[in-house]
Amino acid sequence: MAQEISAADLIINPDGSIYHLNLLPGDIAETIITVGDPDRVSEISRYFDSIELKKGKREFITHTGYLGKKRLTVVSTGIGTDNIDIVFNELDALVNIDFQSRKVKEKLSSLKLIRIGTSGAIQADIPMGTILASSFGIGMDALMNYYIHELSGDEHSLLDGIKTHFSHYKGINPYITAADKELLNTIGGQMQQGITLTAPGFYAPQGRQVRAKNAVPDLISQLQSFRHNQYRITNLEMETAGIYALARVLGHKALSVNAILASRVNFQFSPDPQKVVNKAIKMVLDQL
Ligand code: R1P
Repeated sequence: MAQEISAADLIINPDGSIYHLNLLPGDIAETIITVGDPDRVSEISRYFDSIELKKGKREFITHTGYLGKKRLTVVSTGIGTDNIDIVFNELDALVNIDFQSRKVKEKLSSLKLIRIGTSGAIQADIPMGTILASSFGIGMDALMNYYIHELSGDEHSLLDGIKTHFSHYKGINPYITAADKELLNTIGGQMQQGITLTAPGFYAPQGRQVRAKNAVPDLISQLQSFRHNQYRITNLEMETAGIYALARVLGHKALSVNAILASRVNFQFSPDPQKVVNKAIKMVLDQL
């Protein structure tokens, strides 16, 4: 028998909506696009044929509607895997917990979660403007120290390689998760594929040097030179590893699609970032 989940563990607002996302069960579709920037939600939902719902709270804006016959939800997560923790647990609760009884449902639902985000490339052969689907997410943040996360054979081997290469880094416990294979082959099928490293910050954690002194001054070249069998790290951002790992833990399918706006090895940033993001949006919507 499922246990009742306490009011402190799962906070439901007086109107029956989930605490941060402000959504009711039924407000979300089975296929969900996540974006970091709240303004990107309407940049995607403007392609919908009809919009049935617009809700929001804090940085979490949600639109649900139809693209042709397909019901879709777009939700903004804000920046970072700490926000992914909130969004993914709450999306899961909306479909897999009965809010009346506060118990896990007997029949669980599996969501399709597709991130459309921005990112910087760290390999010279991946130019700005590339749309890249992440075959793996490697997390340098601390999120997965708090969850039990099981790895497959491929993931173990790649993680061992990462841990050896970065063994001199202080205070990190990297984690890794592969993309959902079916989403990678379908939505990611027409895209460049690569391995995405998720950083716990934007500046020094991604090797940017502005004014504060970096403890790892050659971070980009260390990331760029990593090789393990056929694997290399291709790009940096701030959510993918958390998305892949929590989707795995909760039994959902996830794919991260990256609009490459910067080339960190050529020290360049896109003159028209919106154009690249729009290309990523169209490539994803065309496959849904
Ligand atoms: C940093 O500027 C933000 O941009 C990237 C990073 O992952 C981080 O969230 O993604 P989004 O454009 O989806 O927010």
